[in-house]
Amino acid sequence: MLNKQEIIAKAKEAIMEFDDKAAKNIANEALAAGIHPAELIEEGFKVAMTSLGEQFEAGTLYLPHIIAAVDAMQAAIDILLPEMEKMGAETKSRGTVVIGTIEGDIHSIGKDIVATALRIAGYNVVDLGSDVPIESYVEKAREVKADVVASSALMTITMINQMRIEEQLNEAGFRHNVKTMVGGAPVTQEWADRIGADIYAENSGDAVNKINALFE
Ligand code: B12
Repeated sequence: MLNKQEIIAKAKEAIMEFDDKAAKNIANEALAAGIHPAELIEEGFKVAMTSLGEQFEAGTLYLPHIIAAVDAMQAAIDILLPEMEKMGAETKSRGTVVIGTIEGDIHSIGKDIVATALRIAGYNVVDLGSDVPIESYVEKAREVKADVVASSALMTITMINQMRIEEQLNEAGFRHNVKTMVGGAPVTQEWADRIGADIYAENSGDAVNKINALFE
């Protein structure tokens, strides 16, 4: 049986080689070895995806490569996320989080991971999907009496729409009813401070810790 470091190395390799069969196998092997799915995703798959993203930016890889890598990562995630959900099935709801990828942005993988991590931590998560119009966050937050409105932005040009959430919540007179959380690869604490978001989190574990702190 492979040890943890070997499993994580194989997870990276599966993505770098666009191999969905290998990605599925290593997801199953990690579960059998008792590795937490979030750990395999963060340390294995996400690291490989980030590296491919850099090669894409440098022009040494093209969009079809990224799509093939996404297929491989998705194949593993389809195995891992349901397992993560089962781990949290027993906990009762600690609060409601409305989450979505911001208007103009279709990147969904990171947002799905954060949504699942929050679910297993005991939150009721309403996932609006990707490319979510700003007004939908506000309407849904009101409808479900959300405690937190969370948005994901993966592109510098879509980050600005996270500011529009702040503006529209204010305009609707609803801003004081909720906390806002922002995340995504280009998003930083500095950006959160600049737009007036309450929480910035770097990854799924950080998001859970910071929301837990809010509810304590
Ligand atoms: C996969 C990918 C795609 C896939 C997306 C598939 C899908 N269903 O999501 C496809 C191929 C479709 C795609 C399309 C495009 N992409 Co793209 N893509 C990526 C890539 C390689 C990886 C993203 C990813 O899934 N990472 C893995 C996950 C696990 O990590 P993550 O998303 O960062 O999420 C983590 C954290 O950020 C955080 N987080 C994420 N969301 C949230 C939300 C909250 C509330 C919190 C607290 C935390 C949090 O927690 C997550 C878990 O740790 C990135 C490169 C990169 N470095 O990010 C480029 C990248 C984001 N894409 C990019 C671009 C330009 C595009 C396209 C415009 C390409 C094109 N010319 O068509 C289109 C976008 C069209 C659109 N309107 O949205 C650029 C953006 C550049 C920029 N700075 O603005 C990047 C950075 C690539 C690059 N280096 O050039 N892409």
